[in-house]
Amino acid sequence: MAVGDLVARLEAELARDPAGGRVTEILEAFVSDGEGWRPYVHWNETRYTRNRIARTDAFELLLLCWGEGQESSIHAHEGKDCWLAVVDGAIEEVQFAFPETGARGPLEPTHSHVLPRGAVGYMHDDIGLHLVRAHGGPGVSLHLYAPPYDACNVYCPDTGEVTRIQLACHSVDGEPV
Ligand code: 2CO
Ligand code: FE2
Repeated sequence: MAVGDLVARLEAELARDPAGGRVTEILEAFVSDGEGWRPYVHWNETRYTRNRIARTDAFELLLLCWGEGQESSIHAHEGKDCWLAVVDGAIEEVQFAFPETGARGPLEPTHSHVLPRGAVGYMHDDIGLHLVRAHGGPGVSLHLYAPPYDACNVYCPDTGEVTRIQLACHSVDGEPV
């Protein structure tokens, strides 16, 4: 499936059903049908890269490239729907509960799992916080955020302290920015 077809299908699905009931099967079909995501791959030696494939008022589709040992902070998602499809390698997701108001202390993982190539995960603030990292070598994952967002809260693993960060893109439409 060409990336343009994927974007058109996601656009149609989120117009039909803002909850994206068929997004998982659309992403699964894309991953099992070729490597249309390859032109969007960019690597950085020090951190995972966020590469924008498409953005509309309804959603943003990004390709994230996780070098070996690279991981995100522990973060929330601004109340948006987030789907994550592994297109190459494997990705580990570790989930955490939001800290209690006023609490200070280390965040304890509530759940973790490894998503192999082809697996599609879903995350929302109603589930909790997460961090995502490469598992067993580099990994590449497709992320769909609906609606898009540009900043999010990150949580200190040792204290639960919240910091706000801006989310930048390393490339847009395949071109580094
Ligand atoms: N939310 C992180 C980001 O957009 C990636 S973890 O998957 O949701 O950078
Ligand atoms: Fe995330």
